[in-house]
Amino acid sequence: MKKDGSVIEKRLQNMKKFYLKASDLIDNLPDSIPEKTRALLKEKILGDKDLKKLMEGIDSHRPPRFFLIGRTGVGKSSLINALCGSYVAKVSDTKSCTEQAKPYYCKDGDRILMEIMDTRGIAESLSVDNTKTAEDMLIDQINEFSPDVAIFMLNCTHRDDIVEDVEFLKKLASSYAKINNVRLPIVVVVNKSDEMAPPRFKLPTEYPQSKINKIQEQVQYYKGIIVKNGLKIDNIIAVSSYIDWMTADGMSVTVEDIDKLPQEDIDNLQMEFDGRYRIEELLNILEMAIQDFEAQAGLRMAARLNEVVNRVAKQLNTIFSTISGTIALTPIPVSDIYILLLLQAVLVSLIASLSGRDISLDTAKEFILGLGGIVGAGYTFKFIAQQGSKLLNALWPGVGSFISAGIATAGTSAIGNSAILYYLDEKNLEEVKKVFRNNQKEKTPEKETDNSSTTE
Ligand SMILES: Nc1nc2c(ncn2[C@@H]2O[C@H](COP(=O)(O)OP(=O)(O)OP(=O)(O)O)[C@@H](O)[C@H]2O)c(=O)[nH]1
Ligand SMILES: [Mg+2]
Repeated sequence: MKKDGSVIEKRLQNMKKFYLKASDLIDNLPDSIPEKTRALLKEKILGDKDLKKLMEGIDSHRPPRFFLIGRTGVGKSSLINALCGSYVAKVSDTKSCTEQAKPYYCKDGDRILMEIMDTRGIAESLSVDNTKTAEDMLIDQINEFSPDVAIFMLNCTHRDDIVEDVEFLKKLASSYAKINNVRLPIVVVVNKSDEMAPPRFKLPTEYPQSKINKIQEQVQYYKGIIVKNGLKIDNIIAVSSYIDWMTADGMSVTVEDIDKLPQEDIDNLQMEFDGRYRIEELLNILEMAIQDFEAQAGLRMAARLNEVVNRVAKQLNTIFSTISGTIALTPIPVSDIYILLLLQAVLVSLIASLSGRDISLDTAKEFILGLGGIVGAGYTFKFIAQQGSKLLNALWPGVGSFISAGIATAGTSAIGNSAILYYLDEKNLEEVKKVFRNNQKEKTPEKETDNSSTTE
């Protein structure tokens, strides 16, 4: 896990470096490429706001801060582990584990994944000193911590009295809004869905409909109380944080036993059974609720590091496909159509750099031409410029000398997908070509062209 984390971070950095180099790369293209083509490419790639934001997110991220409120044993610590997919927060089976509302870091090795502050719910946490001042002090503490989201955790199988906590959250939200001039996002998480009858179905894919219905009823029940009491929330979702853990050498451990393990074993705990239910959806909800861009990126880096690369690749693909469409909308001479090919070469190179490889624009170009069945190294950009529409015809049959925005967008997207399959999913080239050809058949809009020359 730790290793994966740092490798992936490196790969993302790699891609960013390539992006930063893009301007030089374009400047160093052969002289046969006209100045205005270079300028257009630069403007499209470096001036794209979404792309810039994506690149900025690579290193401007910070751990998201969560304030959790929920009774002892509702699964606050387990939820953090479920979100991170690793054992980072101490879970307790017997006694109350989280002693006070004190912020702490959840770490994976040296990496800080999240900052958490939790409290056992107002009724429990103030039971020792149930005074107005104690409540106000807690609110001050939370405001100082300045959470990105407050997560209100409830139990799917109990019908606890939650009114006091709802009132507390209302008070907290109002003081937070006064101090920060923004609303405090609140997400309600109804945990332990797996325990809803019949509890023997622990694997979410095997939950019978009757269980899912009961879970939903519980959500509606809680939602009713929350709405009735006037607390504004962003979302409410039922989840299960249920995970069984084992050591790296395959020994099952209960949550009670984990404490007794040496730290190294704890750091290397693996999932033995993954009973997580709708945690992915919860991540989406949290991502939407977080207002701060850096914290949003931080959540992704914490919880979805393995996914981040694929996500980034898909985002790159969408951005470049859109850019291709806008290029096609700009009236450009036929011989300039190969600008699309250059743009796609940059896209392929970026995707390749995400896989940890450094490939030149030439290699990327060969990859693209290879998809269209144009083989043989050594096609110069000049040659492509001269043969522009003919080559494009091989990539997107029926294009002729005219490229519509639809074809350009779909074509770039098909090439991006092929690069993802080849460089990131490590499929072999033959397989990739097959997918590319099928994709082409489906996506090439028939009405876009009037000179429908040969398809296969
Ligand atoms: N079946 C099931 N058990 C859960 C789930 N989430 C947590 N648990 C169990 O509930 C117990 C308490 O979980 P914790 O995560 O320690 O709860 P907590 O809210 O952090 O508790 P405190 O720190 O004491 O406030 C542990 O035995 C967990 O394994 C879940 O979704 N399903
Ligand atoms: Mg806890």
